[in-house]
Amino acid sequence: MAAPGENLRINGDRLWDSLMEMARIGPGVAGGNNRQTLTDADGEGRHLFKKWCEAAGLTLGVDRMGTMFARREGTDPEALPVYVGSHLDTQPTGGKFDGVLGVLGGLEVIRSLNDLGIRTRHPIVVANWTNEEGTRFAPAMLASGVFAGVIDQDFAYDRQDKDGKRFGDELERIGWKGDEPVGARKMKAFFELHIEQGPILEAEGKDIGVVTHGQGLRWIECTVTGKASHTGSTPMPMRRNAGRGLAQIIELVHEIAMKRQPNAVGAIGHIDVYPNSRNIIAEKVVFTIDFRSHILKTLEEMVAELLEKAPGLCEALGCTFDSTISGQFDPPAFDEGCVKAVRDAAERLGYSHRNIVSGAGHDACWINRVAPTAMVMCPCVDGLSHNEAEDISKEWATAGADVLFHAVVETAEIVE
Ligand code: HGY
Ligand code: MN
Ligand code: MN
Repeated sequence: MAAPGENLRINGDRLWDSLMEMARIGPGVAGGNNRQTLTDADGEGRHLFKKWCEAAGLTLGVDRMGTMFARREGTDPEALPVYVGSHLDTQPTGGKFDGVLGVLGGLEVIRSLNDLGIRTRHPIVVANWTNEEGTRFAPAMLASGVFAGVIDQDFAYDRQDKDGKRFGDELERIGWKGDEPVGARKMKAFFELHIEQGPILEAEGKDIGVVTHGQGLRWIECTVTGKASHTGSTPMPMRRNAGRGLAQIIELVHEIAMKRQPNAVGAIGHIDVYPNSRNIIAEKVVFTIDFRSHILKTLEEMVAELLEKAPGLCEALGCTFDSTISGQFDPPAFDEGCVKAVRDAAERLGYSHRNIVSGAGHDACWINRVAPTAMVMCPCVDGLSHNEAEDISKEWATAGADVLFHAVVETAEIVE
């Protein structure tokens, strides 16, 4: 298989311009993005991506979860395509690059192949996976999870946002419910370019992260139930304050993760208080614990310790504790052949690189179950992400897309 020559590079200015143009859709309030899945802004971003794909000569398919697949033909139409991509949906206070770099980096690979007149034996497909973030509709990586056969499509359609809107209805409303069966597409390989969302690459002065593994995740949705009563006239000993249960469990989650350093993280980022009135003691608190580790045994121990201790803490406060797993995947190990293609590409192109474990979850974590998969990471400023101040340099974006270009084109086999 002919590896691309080291002189083959993408057009970093064009990639950067596309990133900045997409960033204008669904702006946040502090310079980032709020382009949450299946909102009108998501629909607008999808239309812009579709326009760009058509201008690059790609044919677009959409599956029943709304995932977009833009295909560049190979010389052998029977050959399994090489897929590349990520997600265009963002957090409510998201950055301009999380996910978007992987989708538009994939499009830039196509644009560069067109510029250079390069043909490949395998087709190449650029994907925009629906609802990677899982912030409006839990769990995260929803469409790629259905594609990989680990999440049921009807379950996904019934997921509701905080206003009670259904995923399936919102997908129809924005006009992006496709007719392709989800998961019918077969892949030779899948490559995802993504910002690191952590501090390691920047701190070590590395251009590229060669992602060998990812952390596993457990989202535990918890409900602590006490009793609503007057914050003024209810004597302290008579109170059943669900808010105190939350406070103690926040500390418990932190303690469970801290005693397993450096292989564990834990936090609670989503909290709903009911009835959420200034002068009513919290009757019920619903919140989601996010535990992660790249060691499955550690992850399972964290969940077990939480479920062992939390009910007793709440009972002592006169409250009850209930929980359900609302999202999960085990730590993925990416395909060694694809990981090698990424590492060799960084080497060939002269980019500094290091092996890295992905702290965040990605669509690649699920697609890794149905196709040989690997990820390319680039640094981000101060390791910050899921914050509107998320930032990268054009040089970092270009290096990541160059490596993606080589890994994808080598796997798709250049036809001389
Ligand atoms: O939660 C995650 O790791 C991803 O950003 N959705
Ligand atoms: Mn992402
Ligand atoms: Mn994200």
